[in-house]
Amino acid sequence: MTKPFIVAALAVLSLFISTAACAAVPSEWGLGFQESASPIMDRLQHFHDMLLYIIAAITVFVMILLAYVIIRFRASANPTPSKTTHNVPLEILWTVVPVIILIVIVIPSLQLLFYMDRTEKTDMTLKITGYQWYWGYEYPDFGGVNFQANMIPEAEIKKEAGQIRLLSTDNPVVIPTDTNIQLLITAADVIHAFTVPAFGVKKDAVPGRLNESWVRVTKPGTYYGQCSEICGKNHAYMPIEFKAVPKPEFDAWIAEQKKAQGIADAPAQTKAPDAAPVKTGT
Ligand SMILES: [Cu+2]
Repeated sequence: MTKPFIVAALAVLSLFISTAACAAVPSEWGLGFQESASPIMDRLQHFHDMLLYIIAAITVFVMILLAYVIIRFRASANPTPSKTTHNVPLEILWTVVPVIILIVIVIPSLQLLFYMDRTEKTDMTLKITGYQWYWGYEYPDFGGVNFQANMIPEAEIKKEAGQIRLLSTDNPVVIPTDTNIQLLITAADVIHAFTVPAFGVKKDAVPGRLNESWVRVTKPGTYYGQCSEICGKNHAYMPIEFKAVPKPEFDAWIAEQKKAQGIADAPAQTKAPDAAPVKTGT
């Protein structure tokens, strides 16, 4: 077998493998997206699929046109070529049709951009800070529970515990499912980028700037991401690991974290006394 043949055969095989092994981790020879775990990623996938149809249709149309021109107007079949240089209806058509296609693309594209930008109803906030070369996480709604997550070095990876080389961290970020989580993303040293493919979130983490995104995880599970902005020599070694769990499990975890970090429970909210009317000087 020749080498190109092997490569082609592997590529075809990978098509089947990638559809079989859909998970929230990169799969070997995987094509396409990781399985979606949030409404943002659902919409991104739909938009991507729509674009794929449009791109395929345009490509097929141009190929047919090219083949027609090559055969119909080749020198032997068409010895005296036409001298026509302008055709007004045709020129209008090939300007208007692409404009219509672009409008068809731009409307859902902008809708999606606004949808991804922020959630109208935030249930909780997670602050994410990029460092050289790890991530810091903070839960401001829960007394400021915070921790840092470092990659587990390759030598310490426990495969039997489901840990994955270059993706597992020592402190996975626990979040509740079916909760609108506002993500506030920043960095403390250089520019990083917070990316979790299954969430459809990719945001620059810029020192001195707070970028916002959001996620609502629909399925419990473990989700992985990586820094996506070259940030220094260990850029490849600052993975992101999320564990999405049902709400009661999250409450238990956060209570445990508060205890471990010595954070007192916030006092029960009491109604603030009505402000006394301000006396103006007489
Ligand atoms: Cu990086």
